[in-house]
Amino acid sequence: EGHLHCVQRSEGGLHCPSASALLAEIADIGCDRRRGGYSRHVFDGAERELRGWFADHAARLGLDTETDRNGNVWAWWGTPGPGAVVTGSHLDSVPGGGAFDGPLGVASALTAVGALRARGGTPARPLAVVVFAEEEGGRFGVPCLGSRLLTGAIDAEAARNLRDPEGVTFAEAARAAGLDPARIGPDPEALGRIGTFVELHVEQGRGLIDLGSPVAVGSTVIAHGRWRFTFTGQGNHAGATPLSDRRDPMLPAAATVAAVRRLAAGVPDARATVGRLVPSPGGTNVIASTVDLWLDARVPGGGTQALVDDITAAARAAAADEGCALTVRQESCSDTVAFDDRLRAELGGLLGGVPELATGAGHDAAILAPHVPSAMLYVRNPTGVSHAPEEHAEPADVERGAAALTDVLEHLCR
Ligand code: HGY
Ligand code: MN
Ligand code: MN
Ligand code: MN
Repeated sequence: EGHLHCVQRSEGGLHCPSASALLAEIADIGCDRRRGGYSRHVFDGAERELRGWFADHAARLGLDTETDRNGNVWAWWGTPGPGAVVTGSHLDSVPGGGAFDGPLGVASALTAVGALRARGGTPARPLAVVVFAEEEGGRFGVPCLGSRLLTGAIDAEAARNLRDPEGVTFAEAARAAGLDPARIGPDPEALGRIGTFVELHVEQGRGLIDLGSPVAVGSTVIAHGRWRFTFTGQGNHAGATPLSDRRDPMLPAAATVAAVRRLAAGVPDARATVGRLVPSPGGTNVIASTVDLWLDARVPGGGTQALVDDITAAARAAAADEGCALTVRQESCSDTVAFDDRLRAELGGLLGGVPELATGAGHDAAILAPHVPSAMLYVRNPTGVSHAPEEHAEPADVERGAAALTDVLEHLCR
């Protein structure tokens, strides 16, 4: 389409990698041999390797890279300053996640900067590529942790004390990654520099397949939240304990999983999921003493809390039937977000009238949207599957997305 198709040129020439080539470079980092897919969590080995990969390409593109107080990485073209055009996404994954959720946005941003440099000239505004930390919440349980900290959408002390499954706090992990835990928290200076934020992301669903378009502009992100249900009974011996003597927390947990689907099915377009359920101590011949269950609930139009209240009532009834205790704690929440109208129309027009797409998936752009004009671009995923190894984007669509982002950045940097 007349866009500059970048090839891998370096050795003193222009560094202009294609997004597909960039993704191929990291294809082996954080492979989850047991589950398939990728497991890349904030500050773990794979994610640190990806940070190094990003910094290397940023340097070859002539960008100056810095890691902020919360572990987000910023690569600047020009002096960091107000009115900056910022693009980027994340490099962490869900457990067993796909290759594109996050990295596609980062790779496309690097490709777009390379293409802009190849077109010559210097942006009239500071331009940055950002990699947000812990977007999936795969280690510390809160999604978009890095962008929530940046914007003050999470209490700094609560964030410092978040624990991963091994009991390591975010503060300890941040210190081990070279950050000062005391500085974790809102970053008004970094936030204040952002004039416009644009995130490119692989589509997580089938919209673009049905629309027959390789690229779309994001319209809304539905509200979503996470709740932790802890059922407590009495641990005991699987063989020596008659059924009548049991207080087995696995029973109310199982009833709650069934109630989630039954109750959500009665709410239009609701999505409610139990993807993580952890009995403790977890022995085959041991009646569990506790069971932790995490609920991810998302209801378009504001009905999320009502659905969670119904699920909680069902869980309490099931716990009482089995003589178990129950605590329920909300671990994260996000309101429905509509991206900036003017920006949506501007980008849609710039890209030749590509369709708009609402999504049930959360993104850092949705955390930034209440603070700065934000937009999203989606790239077609022919499987429609995400958060699983089947997640995919065809190379031709990957390059179409990167070319669209290049045009958007060139337009915004004028
Ligand atoms: O969970 C989400 O919606 C996103 O993929 N983090
Ligand atoms: Mn995701
Ligand atoms: Mn994502
Ligand atoms: Mn024994």
